[in-house]
Amino acid sequence: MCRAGCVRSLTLAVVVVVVVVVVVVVTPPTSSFLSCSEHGAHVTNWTVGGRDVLFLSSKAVLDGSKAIRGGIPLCFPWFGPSTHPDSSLQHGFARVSNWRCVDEQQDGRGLTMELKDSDVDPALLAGYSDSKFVVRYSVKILDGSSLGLEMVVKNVGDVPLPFSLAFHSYFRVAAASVEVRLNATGVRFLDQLSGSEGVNAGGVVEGFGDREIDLVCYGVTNPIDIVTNEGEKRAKSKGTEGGASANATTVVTIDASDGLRDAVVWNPHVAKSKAMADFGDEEYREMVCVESARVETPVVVRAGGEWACSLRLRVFR
Ligand code: TA6
Repeated sequence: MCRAGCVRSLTLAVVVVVVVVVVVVVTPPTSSFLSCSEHGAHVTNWTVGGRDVLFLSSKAVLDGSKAIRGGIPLCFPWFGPSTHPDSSLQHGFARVSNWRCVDEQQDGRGLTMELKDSDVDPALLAGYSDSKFVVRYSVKILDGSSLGLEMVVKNVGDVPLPFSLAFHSYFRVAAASVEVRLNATGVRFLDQLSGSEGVNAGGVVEGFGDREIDLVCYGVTNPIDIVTNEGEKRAKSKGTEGGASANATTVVTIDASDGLRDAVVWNPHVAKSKAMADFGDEEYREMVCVESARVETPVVVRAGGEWACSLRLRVFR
């Protein structure tokens, strides 16, 4: 049985040896490593081909006393500030609660963690003190370049269970050369800094490194590409034509299930970076958050019902 907050590492090392023959033929990146903390069921590291896909702050607090800055925090059962008068907790209690590892794949490529209402500090439950739920979260290395995340929320109580959520993923990128392609046009968004709403005509978010960006984009149902500008030749391999600069190379594609129909895009830039004790002053240059979410219209699970969502992250280099 694992201690609270213990980190579990899943590797693909052995398989690589076997798969090298196959993988070289099919998908270039050949090895994948993942670590996950029971504190917040938090994926802290994922590497592909020996390179970090996720960003973890050098100042992240890993002793379980607060949410981990970086990796994939789970915002649940609310996103953003709490609307409950007794709670000032941002992004819900899931990321600051200790989950239990209830299953580990024999091949070491995946695990499942669970959080029940009884696992949550009652002081953090806010408007959920009458709710009875079981959340199961599975994290799997799908192949040498893909990671799969699945969440199932069961309402085991006798009152409806409303919630919003986000997979608040931090990706390690050179922020100044990144664009986030929503692969849709006329995307409605809420600017969380100004509170104003707008429409992103071309469906591309860029300008990271120039200013703080904090957008909730609604109705984003197509896969999202985090693209870096690294030159013509690679662009052809992915066929990323039209809409944005042709000489871009996709680094990560985010494929979310239908229920996750919103996407949050965030980079803290200078001032917010300095304001966060668990984040380096210059680290905004190394990351972008692209968060598959359900924010605009919360999910409501009837008593005895359940709701599921999934996410696939794929790396192309
Ligand atoms: O997802 C973007 C956001 O809501 C930003 O507004 C910013 O506050 C960020 O989350 C980080 O929140 P945290 O509570 O982890 O400091």
